[in-house]
Amino acid sequence: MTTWLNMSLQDGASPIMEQLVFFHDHVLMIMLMITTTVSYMMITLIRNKQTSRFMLEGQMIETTWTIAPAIILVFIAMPSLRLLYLMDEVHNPSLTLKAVGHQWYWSYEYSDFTKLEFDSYMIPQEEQQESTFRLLDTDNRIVLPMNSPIRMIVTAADVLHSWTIPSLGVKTDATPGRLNQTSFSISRPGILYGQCSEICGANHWFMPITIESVPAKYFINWVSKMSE
Ligand SMILES: [Cu+2]
Repeated sequence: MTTWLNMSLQDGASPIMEQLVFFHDHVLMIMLMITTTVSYMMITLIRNKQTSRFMLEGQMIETTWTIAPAIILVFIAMPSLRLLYLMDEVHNPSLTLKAVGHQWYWSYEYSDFTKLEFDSYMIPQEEQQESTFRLLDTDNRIVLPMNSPIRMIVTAADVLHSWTIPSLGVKTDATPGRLNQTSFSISRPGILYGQCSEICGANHWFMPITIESVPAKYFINWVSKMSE
């Protein structure tokens, strides 16, 4: 989760998010290069008298500064498209989780098991303990096995919501009457936090998402305990 003074992206908890962080840094380096060059050019323009009786055109420099930006754009577009298509792919999932957005809570259905569904409400401030995070912890966490491909099905019951986990690189709109699909695999154990990312009404701020990522055997234990 994001903590104080964390100014960049969160550490990736899925392979896709790791790639997204690399891509972000890559684009940032290109931006740094462009800003440096442009500021240098602006400063030299201001500090010099740009008049010459003989220099009327510069074919070479004009060709260069037209083609160079185009090439730089290709270096951004190629990895961007690669990531876009990787994120869209669903790689033979071993588990399906359905999230339904409500005003103002999430409910979850593990469609691979019978009768495994629950609502997930934010823990109100009055019931907080030392260990709970304000506005981020829920009464029922989603438990998911780490290192296994998971299919996420997202929908809503009333208005638009958006199911988001920043450290997984996942953000999917929850639309009434429509199923949206995304997939991820979690690469480490731990608790991952997210919040609804679509202004969905008065208590939009109070529908957080918490995932408990555990090794597969703990997940099986949890499933058998839940479906008793
Ligand atoms: Cu919402």
